[in-house]
Amino acid sequence: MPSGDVRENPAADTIAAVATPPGRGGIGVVRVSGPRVPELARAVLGSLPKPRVATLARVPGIDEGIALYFEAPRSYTGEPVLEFQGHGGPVVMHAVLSAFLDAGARLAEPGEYTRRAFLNGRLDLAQAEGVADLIDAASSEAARSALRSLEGEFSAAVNLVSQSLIELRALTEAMLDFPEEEVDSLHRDDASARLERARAALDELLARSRQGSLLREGLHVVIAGRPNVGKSSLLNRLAGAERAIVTAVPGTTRDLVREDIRIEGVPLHVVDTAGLRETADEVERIGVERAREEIRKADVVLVVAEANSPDAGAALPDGLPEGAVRIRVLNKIDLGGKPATRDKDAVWLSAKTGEGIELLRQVLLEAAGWRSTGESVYLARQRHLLALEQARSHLAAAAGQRGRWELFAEELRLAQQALAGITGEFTSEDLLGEIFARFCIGK
Ligand SMILES: Nc1nc2c(ncn2[C@@H]2O[C@H](COP(=O)(O)OP(=O)(O)OP(=O)(O)O)[C@@H](O)[C@H]2O)c(=O)[nH]1
Ligand SMILES: [Mg+2]
Repeated sequence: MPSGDVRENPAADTIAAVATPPGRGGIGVVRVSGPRVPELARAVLGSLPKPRVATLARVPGIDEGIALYFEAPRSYTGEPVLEFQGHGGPVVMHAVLSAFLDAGARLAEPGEYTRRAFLNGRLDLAQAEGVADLIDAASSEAARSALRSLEGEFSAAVNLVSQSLIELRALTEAMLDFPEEEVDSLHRDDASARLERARAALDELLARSRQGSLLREGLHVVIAGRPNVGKSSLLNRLAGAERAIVTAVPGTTRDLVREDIRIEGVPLHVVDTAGLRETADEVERIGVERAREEIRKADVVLVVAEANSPDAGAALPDGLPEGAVRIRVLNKIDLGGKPATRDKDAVWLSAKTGEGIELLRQVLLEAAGWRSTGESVYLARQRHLLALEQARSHLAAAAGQRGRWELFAEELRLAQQALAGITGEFTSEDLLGEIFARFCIGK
């Protein structure tokens, strides 16, 4: 193990927790992990079940259920693990847990089982994060991506790039010992080709990771425009339900109306706002103020106008945030004129009939950067994206150092180090604390 590695001997104590969610259920599971598991099993259940054999067991006076024993290292944590499946009521589960605590176990902290799995080398860090992401997945697409991380596909892709950098470093450093011209020019060609391949692989990895991070974070979409153009109708249409009040009276919406929707599994946080205009009405004025604030925070602004009004061709309103994608929506095409269509300037649709809504959905996905190609994406976290971007800029810097081989090798080393942080080869105690604290107890 390299120095600076935090995978030292894990804590020698034995931990216990209820692994199933609180509340009533058909079964509930208490999980115990640590070196004292055999002893605790004998104390609480009267005997230690045979490894990997479902065994009827009793916690005297409390519950009867199935016990499962996993010997180290072939267990989730890599330590001896006992799972007791009992009746899933909160009182029963609490009593079973207490029996193990009384016998000498300590209550597990959030994520402590998975943390031990990591420390014992059962999972790398990206896989451990995949565990939490799979549990938290809010859509089947997100779940599939999380599973890919958990199964190590993301780590393998990261390691592949890392490996190619290690090879290139080794070649470069070997070459430094033979500084003749000829060797140098041979190396130059080979190094260029190898570096370009690594950069391409990293770009691909980053693209897939950005896609995956969309599945996790979603996009903040704000619907804005003058009063009565059909903003609330559009929100209702996208949500597929009557969420916001719609009337023919301009100035109907005053407060923000938020609705979370999904398009192809990509979560969109859509906000309907008060129509933008100068007004003497105090309530509406506050609404307009809130609308402007919300627009400033948007990733995507849908600027709605009526298709048949002079506003349709007007300039976009001021105050749209710099980085946000602006999409002009021309509504009410059912009143005559245009068919549902999209061109480079706008999407033409009818919130009333639903015509053109599908086009808008596609435009939204494109604005989000979603490519529905069916290729696998990685449910990357912000931490992963940062590391990948860091690695990428070091490789770009390396490309500018060809010929100055010491500097070239140093950039490769930095890129490789950034990648190593993803799988947790070099991680600080603080980072681990931060990652595992967000897990649930019992996982
Ligand atoms: N014909 C037609 N009418 C529509 C369409 N969309 C909305 N409307 C009507 O336009 C009026 C205003 O709709 P809303 O959705 O309340 O408009 P809004 O932009 O939210 O209005 P404010 O909240 O007042 O800013 C209502 O009478 C809707 O029925 C459409 O596509 N076609
Ligand atoms: Mg409205």
